[in-house]
Amino acid sequence: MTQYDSDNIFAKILRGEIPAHRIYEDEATFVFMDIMPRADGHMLVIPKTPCRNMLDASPEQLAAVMATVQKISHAALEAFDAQGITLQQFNEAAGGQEVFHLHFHILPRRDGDALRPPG
Ligand code: D5M
Repeated sequence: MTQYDSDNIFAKILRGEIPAHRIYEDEATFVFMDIMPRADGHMLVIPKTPCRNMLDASPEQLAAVMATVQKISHAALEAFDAQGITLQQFNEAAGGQEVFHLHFHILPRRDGDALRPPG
């Protein structure tokens, strides 16, 4: 497994070195808007501690992140007038991961909609 690189963009957001549209945080997790949204209300949930992706996450990191994913998903249904939630999560470049700090995409969905293409 490749090492965690503390120069990744999300580590810089956590350190306050680059800005983010903050939505929520608790002692273990941080939530912010995705800069390239594929749905209205597209958010990212990350652990505050170093973690490359799901493959090297501890049970505690996964539990904390998933608890926040569930909490924010409930809020997103109301806040973004959505009827459903799509979760996405990518691991390593071959799996589609571009930023190497564990993150879950929360994508609020409306009846009959389609996700916008990346970018
Ligand atoms: O894709 C990484 C995701 O992270 C992608 O949806 C864009 C988003 N991104 C990249 N830089 C930023 C900043 N600075 N703020 C907010 N969102 C960002 P993945 O394939 O899941 O690794």
